[in-house]
Order: sequence, then structure tokens, then C-alpha cells
Amino acid sequence: MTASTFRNYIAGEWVAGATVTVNRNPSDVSDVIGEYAQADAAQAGAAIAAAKQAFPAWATGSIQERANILDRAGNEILARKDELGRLLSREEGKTLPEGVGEAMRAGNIFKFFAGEVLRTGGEKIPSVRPGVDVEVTREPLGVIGLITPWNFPIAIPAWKLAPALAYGNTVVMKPADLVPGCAWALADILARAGLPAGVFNLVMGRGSVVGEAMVAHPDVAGLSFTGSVATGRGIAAKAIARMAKVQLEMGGKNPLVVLDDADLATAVNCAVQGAYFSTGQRCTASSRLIVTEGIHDRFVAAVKDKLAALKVDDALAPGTDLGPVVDQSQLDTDLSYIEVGRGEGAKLAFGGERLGKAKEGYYLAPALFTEATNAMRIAREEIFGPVAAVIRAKNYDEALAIANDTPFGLCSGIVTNSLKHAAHFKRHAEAGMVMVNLPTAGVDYHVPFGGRKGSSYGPREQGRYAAEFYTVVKTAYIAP
Ligand code: UN1
Repeated sequence: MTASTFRNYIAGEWVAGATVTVNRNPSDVSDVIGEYAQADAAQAGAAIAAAKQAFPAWATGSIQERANILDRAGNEILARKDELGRLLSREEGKTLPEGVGEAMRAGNIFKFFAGEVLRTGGEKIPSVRPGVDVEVTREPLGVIGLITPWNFPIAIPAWKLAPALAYGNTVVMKPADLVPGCAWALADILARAGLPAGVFNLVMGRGSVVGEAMVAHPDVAGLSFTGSVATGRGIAAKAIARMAKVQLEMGGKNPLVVLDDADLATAVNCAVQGAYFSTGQRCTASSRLIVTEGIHDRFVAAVKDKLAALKVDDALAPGTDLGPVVDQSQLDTDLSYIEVGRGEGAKLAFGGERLGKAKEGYYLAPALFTEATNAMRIAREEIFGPVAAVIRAKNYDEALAIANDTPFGLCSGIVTNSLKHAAHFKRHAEAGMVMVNLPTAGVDYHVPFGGRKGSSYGPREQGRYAAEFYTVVKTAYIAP
């Protein structure tokens, strides 16, 4: 192991893992960001034990201290947004402005929950029995296991960690194997922000080893996971079997409905931003563009023009609009779905080919299918790449029906100037989030986030609603 190896953080100490993994830049595979520790199951167990030991004092300690620590962490993230954004873009491949924006989001999330620490009260309710008082309060759960994805390497760790700590839990966090750099930077910031030893533990390593150990361990009271549907289902089955609390954010196959009366520029902007930015690697990405007949051809032509003008290149290079796909395996998935779409009879109207650049990376031209149907696999399965399919609809009613005909339900968007259709869609879209004249991807950090059907399971994340998962309610009856 070399001196540049980034270690795990357990019980307030930086500790070497059982092995290491090499973190590479997807824009330039010869660029090594560093070697990062990989824990084994025993090390995951040590982190859980440390979190368990730290819990009682943290849960009942000074809320001023808790607020101060979260605020300090938020301030440092914001002060270092350019550097952290660069690290993020270098390890994940979203563009530098996107990386910096995400770092700011993470900093703001810590600042928001620093405030929430001081605002978490309860209710006092009169009892039906004279002379008795009832109090309803929230208490922390205990040790929380966080399993975070590669596509938001700093914002998603922040939006799980900040509420977990704010409400008095202790944490073991396992970041995605592909992006340990931002999680390590976050751990380093928290370690210096004054957290007592064991309150926060970073355990980098494989999902099948560290993740499994967290899911199975009886001392982990709650698990919050963002990632694939298959992994999420497996986690839920095991967590529920031992009656642990579980929160899952999984896939999307988000529709963007474009009606005849839409402003064309808004529609094109929503489609291109929602489907392709961050290389389409967002669970909120619009992958189904459901377009009514009267605007269909103009919309397709304008989207193609816009895609032709996008610069796909090194995520860190100035002027890049789309960075690379995150790794070879995701690139293979994207390319295989492009073949599937062709085989199913959709027309590849733009892009879809691997691009050669000065540096070796996983570059893919954004792909637009037209003449797709909602029954095709490219319209039903989450691809998680810069690939979208245009589906024709006769009218608003048919567009809504197609939008809702999906196993997922994260975010549904509509572009229209009709108040009537916008209001109807807002009410009848079967999704956790609805966007009117806005891209489906790109959400605020202080309001609830989550979906319905196959997209999510358990309470919402973010904002004050995060308390639903990270606390447990107690009802106390008091007689004098
Ligand atoms: C956003 O679109 O701003 O993994 C956030 C994801 C989501 C976050 C999307 N949990 O893509």
C-alpha cells in the first residue's frame, strides 16, 4: 500500500483496508485519482460496533454542538466548492460546472440540517382521560447504514448523512466503489468538524462485502440506499426479514410530456437538459419524451439541432456540455440498449456511437430514438445513460396514459401553456415529483425527494420530511 492510499475512518481513526481499489478518471483512464481502502466484513463490523458505542452520548448530547458541527462541515464544503467539484468531475465524469454545483448542493444540505437540529420539537396533546397529558416526540433510530450511489458522489452522501446526524443517529457509510474520492473528502471534513469518535464511520469497499455486512447486522437499525432496483430489492428483503427500517431510492423511467401548445424552446431545453445532462446518469433523467402530433416533427428537428451543437468531451475541459459515461460496464450497457432499440424497430435519429477523443475515456454521442412505442424495452427499462426515446401521442389524454404506463414513478414532467392540462397532470401523474415547464432532473435540496411504484420504498428523503426515516416517534402519557 502506498502513502497516497486513502483509508477508512472508523472509531475516529484512519485505518487501512484489507485491500485497495484504484480510482480512475472516466474522461482519461490513464489519470489515477488515488488508491482507496477496501474493507472486509470484519472491518464493517468494527465500524458498526463503533457507531453503536457512540450512539447514546450523541443521541442525548448538546444539540448546539450537533448544529455547530453540521454548520462547520457545510461551510467548509461551500468554501472548497471549486476543488471538491473538480474532484467530483474527475472521478465521476459530470462536467465541472455540474460538479461545482453539486458540491454547493452538499454544502447547503449540511447548513439546512444544522438549522433543523434546533427546530425538531414535538407535540403536546390533551388526553381523553382528564388530568393526563400526551406528548409526541421524535427520537433517533440508532446506528444507520448508508449505501450511496456513484452518480451523485457528494450530494447523495450529504443528503443521507446530514439528516442522520442532525436527528441524533450514528452512521456507517459505504460509498459506491466507483467514486470513493468525494466520500473520503466528506469524511475528512466531518473528522475535522468536531464529531465525537464513532459517530460517523466511512467504510469503503464492495457492496457484496461491506453492504451485505451492514444489511445483515442486527445492530444496524436503519438502512438508506440509493442505487439499482435489483440491489434495492435484495436489501429490502433482508432488512425487512430482521425488521430493520429501510429507505430505498432506485430507478426511474421518467416521462416528459410535450403538448402542441408548448413553447418549443422550453420543450427542447427541458428535454435536452433532462435527458442528457450529467450524461443522462440521473434517476430523474427524462428517458421517455412523449410528444403530441402537432408539435412532434418540429420538436424532433429542434432536439436534433441542439444535440448536434453539444460538445461531448473531457469533463474538466472548459466548454464541455456532456462528459463521459462513468465506466466501461455502463458504456457497454448503454451501447447494448442502443442495439436493442434498433432491433425493436425504433429509429435512431441521432448519435449513439462511441466517440474517440484525444484521451482514452468512455465517450458516447447522445442518442435519440424516434418512432418508439411505450412497449419497447428502451421505453420500459432504465438505461442510465444519454439515451432517450420519443413516443408519439394523439392528444393529452393519451400522453398522460403513456406517461403513467411504467413500472417506475419518480418524476413526471409536462411542457405546456395550458393551465388546465398542467393542473390535471400535476394531480394525475403517478409520480413522487411533478415538473411543469421544467426538466424532470435537477431538484431543490430542502424539499421532499422520492417516488412511487418501483422507484422508491419507504419515507421520503430531504427537507423536513427526512425526519420520517431518521427518527422514530414516541408517545408519552403523563399523569401528575
Ligand atoms: C436531481 O435530479 O437533481 O440518483 C437529483 C439520482 C437521484 C438524484 C437526482 N437520487 O439520480
